[in-house]
Amino acid sequence: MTKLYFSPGACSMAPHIVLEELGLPFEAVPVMLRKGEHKTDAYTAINWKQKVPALEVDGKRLTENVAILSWLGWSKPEAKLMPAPGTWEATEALSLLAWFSSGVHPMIGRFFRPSAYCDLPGSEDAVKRLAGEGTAQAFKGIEAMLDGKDWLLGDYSVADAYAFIFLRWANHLGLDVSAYTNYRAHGERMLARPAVQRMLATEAAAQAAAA
Ligand SMILES: N[C@@H](CCC(=O)N[C@@H](CS)C(=O)NCC(=O)O)C(=O)O
Repeated sequence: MTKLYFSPGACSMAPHIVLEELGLPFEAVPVMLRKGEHKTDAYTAINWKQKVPALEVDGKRLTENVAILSWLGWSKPEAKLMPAPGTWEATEALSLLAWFSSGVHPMIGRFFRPSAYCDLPGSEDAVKRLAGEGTAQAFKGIEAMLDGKDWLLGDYSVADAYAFIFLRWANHLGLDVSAYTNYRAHGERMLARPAVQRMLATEAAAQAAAA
């Protein structure tokens, strides 16, 4: 049995989309970050890092989006969501996922918890200003990658599911994304996918149930 531990609206949306795309049975288990459920003993036993996502497959556990998304993509090669392991194309895909995880996510994440990045009194605005500059630079990169292309790696892949969440967060934060026409069109293409709609419905239901 496959289980995804997710929190509505968090970066776990990316593997949640991919699981929906794969069409294999899985259980989506909500871990409400706002309620601190990721810090409970029960969840710490699942992921000692106290973060979502975590993936459980037949009793084995995997954390980190780069690893989870790669494994999911490779688990069903015929879905073609991740290039074959060991190829140059797979390594390029990993390079993009690694940048999303280590560069883009922590940069835009500063807006949500500026005090985690600097706790000097009055530093919040400076953290957000720098986060805005870093996010703009990252979005320019994504915008250029999508120039003349529907999907980041040519064909639709796990990288598109990951990219989708950053634009969604930017919209949620009220950042000005008007300049990123390719990226916004990518977001619309993502929203048109039934798998994305199923993910959003499940996460909205979990959010409502926890309210
Ligand atoms: N490097 C990790 C980052 C995971 C992560 O930061 N998850 C956030 C949600 S987007 C989280 O669980 N935050 C809870 C916290 O830091 O307290 C990955 O890519 O899976």
